Amino acid sequence: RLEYAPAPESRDVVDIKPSYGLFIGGEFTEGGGPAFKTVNPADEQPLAEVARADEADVDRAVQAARKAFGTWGTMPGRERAKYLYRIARIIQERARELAVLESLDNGKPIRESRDVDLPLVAAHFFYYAGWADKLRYAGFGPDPRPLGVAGQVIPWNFPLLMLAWKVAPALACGNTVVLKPAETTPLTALAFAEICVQAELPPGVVNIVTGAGDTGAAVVAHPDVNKVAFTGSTEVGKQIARAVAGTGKRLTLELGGKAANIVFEDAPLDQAVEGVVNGIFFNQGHVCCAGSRLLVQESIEEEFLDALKRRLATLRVGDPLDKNTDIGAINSAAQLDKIRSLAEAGEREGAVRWSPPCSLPDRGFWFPPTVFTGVAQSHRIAREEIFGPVLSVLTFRTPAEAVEKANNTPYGLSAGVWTEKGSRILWMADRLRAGVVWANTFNRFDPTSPFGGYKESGYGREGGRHGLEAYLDV
Ligand code: TXE
Repeated sequence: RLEYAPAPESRDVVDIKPSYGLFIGGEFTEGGGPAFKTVNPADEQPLAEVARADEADVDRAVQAARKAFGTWGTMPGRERAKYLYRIARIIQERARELAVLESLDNGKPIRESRDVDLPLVAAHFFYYAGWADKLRYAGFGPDPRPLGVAGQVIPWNFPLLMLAWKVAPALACGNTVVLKPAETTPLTALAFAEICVQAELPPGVVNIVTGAGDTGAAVVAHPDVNKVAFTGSTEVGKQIARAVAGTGKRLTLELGGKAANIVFEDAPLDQAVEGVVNGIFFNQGHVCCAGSRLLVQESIEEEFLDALKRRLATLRVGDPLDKNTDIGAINSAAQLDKIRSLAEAGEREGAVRWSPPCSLPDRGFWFPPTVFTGVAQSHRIAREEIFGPVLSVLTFRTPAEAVEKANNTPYGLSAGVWTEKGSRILWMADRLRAGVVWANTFNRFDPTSPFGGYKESGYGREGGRHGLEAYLDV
């Protein structure tokens, strides 16, 4: 129970227009397809109408990017860096407004968009600005060159952050961009288009084409796109890999996950409980690297689950703009249906479902924090990505068994290890087939760190020096 309730963040800090166009060649233009509405998932009210790019619009965007590449791709790196620094600073200046806009369009708690998403967005632009004039020292040969036009398709879980992960390294390396944001969260990408204008970025260096999967497919298929970068579902990632095969386009994929958060009996209990909660309930569990499987050592199972449930009873679900909210709205009705149906499958297959008492708002898309115990590795909730606030609990006895269970998934994006024993962390990290292994922490991101998957979680790395490789020819 709260002792005080500060006012929610004000919606008035954002000026949402009734309708938005595509951003092509430095200008906002109409789309050829029927416009669509983006809604606030917390109350199901439309926020704005957004243009839909058809194939001809995508072609215009790619041509604009191609034209801009002529000067952007040969501009001295230090000149490109100035634009990236300028963008980073404008993002910082407009951070409050962008955080509110992100929470309205996505449903995530304002505390997360304000304290995690936006600082990381700015940090990515600052970080890659620093690389723009140092590419020859990146270890990819003496004369690395940009690829050309990058077609980038991003999801709805971290709309502006996924844009930053993709746009910042692409521009730093001298590429130009055609970006397709997710259909349920286009607004911060369109705000970013305004920021490009504000930063006086040369027209055509960044183009934003809004629309659904067919718009994304048109970007991927365009013959003048040299590189495709995708973050989203494994299913669409595989379709894109097939579409790109044989075209000579470069491709990086960042797909789904089913990460294990592994808690040993010697782990500091309170810290591990916090880490497990953050691992799966951060951003409503709409996180590709979410710690959706808790592997807890059998000897502490009961004690750990008691502590976990006590902590979950204190989580506040509700208004994303309320600064005390821990869990916001599920991003869309479709995602809510998916979470519900997998949770029902968990019950049907015999796992035990538990949620703390919590009253959910009447309108909007909501799902309570949920824990399944008694989960077997064969259960769907242990194998499939739920992408919601649902934790599946399994147990293990030995480190070897923990490794075997953690790796028993087609995915390999991340894992967490909780133990006081340093040698065990290294032993586990050597054996876990995951792009990131966090030790005594979880869901930590930094622009200097490469991020990406093994197995069906995709290939290529974003972030850090490795992230440059995706945008350079050597
Ligand atoms: O993903 P899609 P959806 C997972 C998560 C979620 C599931 C479905 O499990 O429940 O995917 O989400 C564009 N060619 N992740 O349906 O469809 C689409 O318009 C080109 C994990 O939203 O993959 C959007 O911009 N583009 C994930 C983007 O792809 C296409 C993040 C992602 O949407 C396309 C999101 C096509 N044929 C969902 N079809 C992660 N890795 O973080 C769709 N798109």
